[in-house]
Amino acid sequence: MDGAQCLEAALTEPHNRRAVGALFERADVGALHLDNRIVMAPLTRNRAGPRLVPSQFAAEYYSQRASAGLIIAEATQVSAQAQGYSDTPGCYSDAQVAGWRKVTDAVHAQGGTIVVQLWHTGRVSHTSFQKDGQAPVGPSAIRANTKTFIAGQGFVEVSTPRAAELSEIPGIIADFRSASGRAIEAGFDGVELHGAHGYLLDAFLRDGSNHRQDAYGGSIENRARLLTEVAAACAAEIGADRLGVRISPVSPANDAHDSDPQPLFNHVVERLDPLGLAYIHVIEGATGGARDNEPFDYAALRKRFRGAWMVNNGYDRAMAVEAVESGRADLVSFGRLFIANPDLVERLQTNGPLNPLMEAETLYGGGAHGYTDYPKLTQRLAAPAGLGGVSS
Ligand code: 8OZ
Repeated sequence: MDGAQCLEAALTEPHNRRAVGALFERADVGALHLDNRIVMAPLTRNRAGPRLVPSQFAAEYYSQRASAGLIIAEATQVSAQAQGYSDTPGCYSDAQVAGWRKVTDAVHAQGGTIVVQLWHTGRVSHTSFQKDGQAPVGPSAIRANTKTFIAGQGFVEVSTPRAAELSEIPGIIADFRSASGRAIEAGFDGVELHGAHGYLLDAFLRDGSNHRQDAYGGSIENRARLLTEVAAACAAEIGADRLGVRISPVSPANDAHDSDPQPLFNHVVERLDPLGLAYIHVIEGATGGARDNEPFDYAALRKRFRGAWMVNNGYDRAMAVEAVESGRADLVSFGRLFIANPDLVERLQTNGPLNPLMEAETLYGGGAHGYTDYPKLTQRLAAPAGLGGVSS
């Protein structure tokens, strides 16, 4: 069978790997056994310590949230070159693996399941993060109209990237593969590839950022090649049933744009499906904003994929219940709600009150405040007067 015939055969098999049931019911997602379908989305918090080791507070932060069916730990570099922001952690050195081990042990001790999101920021980076102050690497030498955060300087325009040499691409794929292996060594239950938000894998997908004329640019098939090859390499390393991919088909985050996203992402999902991934995680609409910024047929993607389907972006309790009960999604991820509510699952189950977010300055960078000091419902009831300010 050639590739197209394999895909056709695969697509006509019964959808026996798809999870079914309601939001609070358990689900088997590839090799991951989840207690419920509520997922903590990956959240950049810029608190890594020296050598980009996860912060001393990270084990407590994540274990507080272990009742999530699945935690997706924050975007984490696959290499030093992959960094684009201050104080985001890595998963390529022994010290980083040892730091993550404390996190995964703490989450597992609470009965949780945790994967890590692996990224290469690509053109969403700055010379100050790169060896010898070089330009960051992207598909083409086209600057993204977006900013990064540099500690001590605040928000700064990203640098103009240089186009990755064709000869560098195997090394980038190898970095993803090796970081996914190190993630398993660190005790993670799996890995999510960051294929969204204009970072390297997404930037290769889109004709707004990819003007290459080699095998990784031009046609949709060529632009999808890097993501597919990275996913195949990571699947070979850790098992496809422990691997997920996040995409954001119409999000303009970080200046991501494509002239025709529907056929592009239909093709991306068609190429990912035969790998047998655990899940695809889709940001619907504009990240953190309008869900209907551009017409897009998400059902067309889902019908091309037999693994679990995870949705994100602005979901509240009613929307999440509807999405899972209707069968439109298997899993729903929550970002900001999980920052403010470590026991979000219990609060959604009981339709309890939700904490608001603390000061915006606590989102990115800092220490325990705004990170590990959001109260749980039980703490809230018993809370001394000083904690009252954060409950709604
Ligand atoms: C907010 C700030 C910095 C990075 C993403 C990893 O957009 C991020 C991110 C979010 O996916």
